[in-house]
Amino acid sequence: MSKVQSVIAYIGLGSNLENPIQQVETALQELTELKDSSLLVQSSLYRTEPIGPQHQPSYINAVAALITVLDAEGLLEQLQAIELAHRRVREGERWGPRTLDLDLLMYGRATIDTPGLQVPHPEMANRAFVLIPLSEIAPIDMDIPGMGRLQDLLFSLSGEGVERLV
Ligand code: 5RU
Ligand code: CA
Ligand code: CA
Repeated sequence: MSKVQSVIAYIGLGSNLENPIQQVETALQELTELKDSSLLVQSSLYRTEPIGPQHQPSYINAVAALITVLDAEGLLEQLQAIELAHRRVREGERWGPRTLDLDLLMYGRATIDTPGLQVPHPEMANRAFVLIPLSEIAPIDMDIPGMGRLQDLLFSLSGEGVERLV
């Protein structure tokens, strides 16, 4: 007998080019149509100051939760296909502006560390533009493998530069 496991995955969305609000709203719609998956819940959209390279437009960020029977690599492939459909071009400086960035933040309680995929996303614990929207939709006491509890991570960061859209 074989059995397909369903897993809850958290996806981070970000855009700061070509109508970022619409990029993120369209991507959320595309996540509802993702094969072998269902969108469980999405956060509000947030306008956030750029972290890393500063000389770029502010971002729109959000987080969504999916339930999926895809494996992590299969899910990543689907996310990259959506990025490509938004004409994301990889050029210019590292961490430069982009039409759409979809990050696989968590895949159940899995820890994955391969050249193409690191889960949980290694920087998520430091990023208010991830943790604040995540805290809207995830259990506040959620344990992020290797990083600690969401509530403790939130407590130790500043929410400066993260504004929820009405
Ligand atoms: C260095 C530090 C590089 C933090 C990066 C986003 C970082 C961003 C985003 C906001 C980047 C990666 N700033 N900067 N939202 N992505 N606000 O999605 F995040 S580049
Ligand atoms: Ca990314
Ligand atoms: Ca990112």
